[in-house]
Amino acid sequence: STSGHVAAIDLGATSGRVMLGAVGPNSLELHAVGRFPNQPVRTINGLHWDLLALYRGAVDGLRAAVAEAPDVASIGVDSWAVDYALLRDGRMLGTPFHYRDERTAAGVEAVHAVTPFEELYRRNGLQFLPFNTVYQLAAERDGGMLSLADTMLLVPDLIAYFLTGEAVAERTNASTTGLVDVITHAWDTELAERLQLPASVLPRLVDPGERIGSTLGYVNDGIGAISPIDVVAVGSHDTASAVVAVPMRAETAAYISCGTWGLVGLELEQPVLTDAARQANFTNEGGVDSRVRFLHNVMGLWLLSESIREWERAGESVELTELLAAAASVTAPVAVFDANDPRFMAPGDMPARIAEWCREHDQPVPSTQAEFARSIIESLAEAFGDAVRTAAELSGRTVETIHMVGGGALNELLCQRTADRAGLPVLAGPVEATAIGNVLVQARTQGFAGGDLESLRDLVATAFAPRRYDPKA
Ligand code: LFR
Repeated sequence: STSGHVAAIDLGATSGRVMLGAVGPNSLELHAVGRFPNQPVRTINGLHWDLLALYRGAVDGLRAAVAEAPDVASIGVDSWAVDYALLRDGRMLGTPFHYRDERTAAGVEAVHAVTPFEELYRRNGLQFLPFNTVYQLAAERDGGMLSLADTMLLVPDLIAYFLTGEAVAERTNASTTGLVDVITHAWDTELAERLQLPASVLPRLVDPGERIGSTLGYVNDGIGAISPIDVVAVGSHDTASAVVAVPMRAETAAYISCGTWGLVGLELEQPVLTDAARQANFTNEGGVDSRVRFLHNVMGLWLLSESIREWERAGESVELTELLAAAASVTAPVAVFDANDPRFMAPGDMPARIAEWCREHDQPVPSTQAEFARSIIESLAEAFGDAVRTAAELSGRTVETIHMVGGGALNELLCQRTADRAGLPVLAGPVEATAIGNVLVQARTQGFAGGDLESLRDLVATAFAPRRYDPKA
């Protein structure tokens, strides 16, 4: 069979990138052709994503992709989950909110008053996260915005809509809204109606691998394409794409997709909807090829990046490589705090909140940047190990290895301490798992690479051999 090029637009919480992938039956390569910052904006009514800046970054990247590979066969888009734009007649109603905006508390109360969490979990299989779309929509409803909208589009679907004019909801990301039935994978319109959310705003669901449409004329002009390019649905939830690219044997491995968040769990064939899973706050998100992403959200490198932002705001200089080296040389015992504590969710002074947690729990309060960084890494490693153990217990699986993908795979101390605290080997990489998963699903649709997720993962394991960290006694 043939080989060819595809382009992946991958939007993360701190930056976006466009990657050009070259895939053949036995080859997989990719590199960034565009990178742009993602800078949320706080305005009078809360914290927002600058979606138009992200779209511009994506278009600039696509132009670079087309210039380098005029034969690029398709484009796929992924981003973080849950957030959305409301539209009327193709026009965005206001600026989309950031999931870390604190307006959702009222939505949580409103939803649970009508449908208790136990019942929600039975229907949608999702862990409780205060920003799940269903809670955000309930807040919109009470603010009157929802009745103006004719369509709701999740972030990657919005970008695909700008590119193609086709309004769809890709299923893996739709599964994070709380409005998709965990068993049938269809919109739970009965739940929507009960919550007085208009089911009419929910677009047609599509699966990863399906063609969404092709680029519109104004897009072709903007990206320098001579003819329209297909836009293909991928695992548009970034975590779904990342899991595609974990070079694992899913029966015996756990994964940690570690960027802003640490998503820790297993890939299963069937959801786990037990009381124990609900109480442990484990989620059953929709994966590519109808696999289940049974996982728990751990706070992730957000704890570190938000600390660094705070130090920089205070005029201290921070260099990440030096900071991590200093963290590795800390010999004094540091606090292991609860990385899952909701107080760490909102933007703001992270070191102060960590210090406060430590004082409340009679733990040593970190005093230097290096001690804070070490305490964060130890606390993440502990939470990761815990989540792996819990995932195994809840699913009845035996976990033999942990795969760490995403930016966290570059953090040697984090990988080693996760291995130590979990008592299991950690296989680190690839760092760009999300973009790789995006590329692979498109490549399969184009016939450049074949088969099931296992064969796609074989390609990843060969092209990006993971680095192994054995637990130290
Ligand atoms: C990771 C991620 C998580 C989701 C969080 C919020 O980037 O997509 O999977 O829970 O962001 O959308």
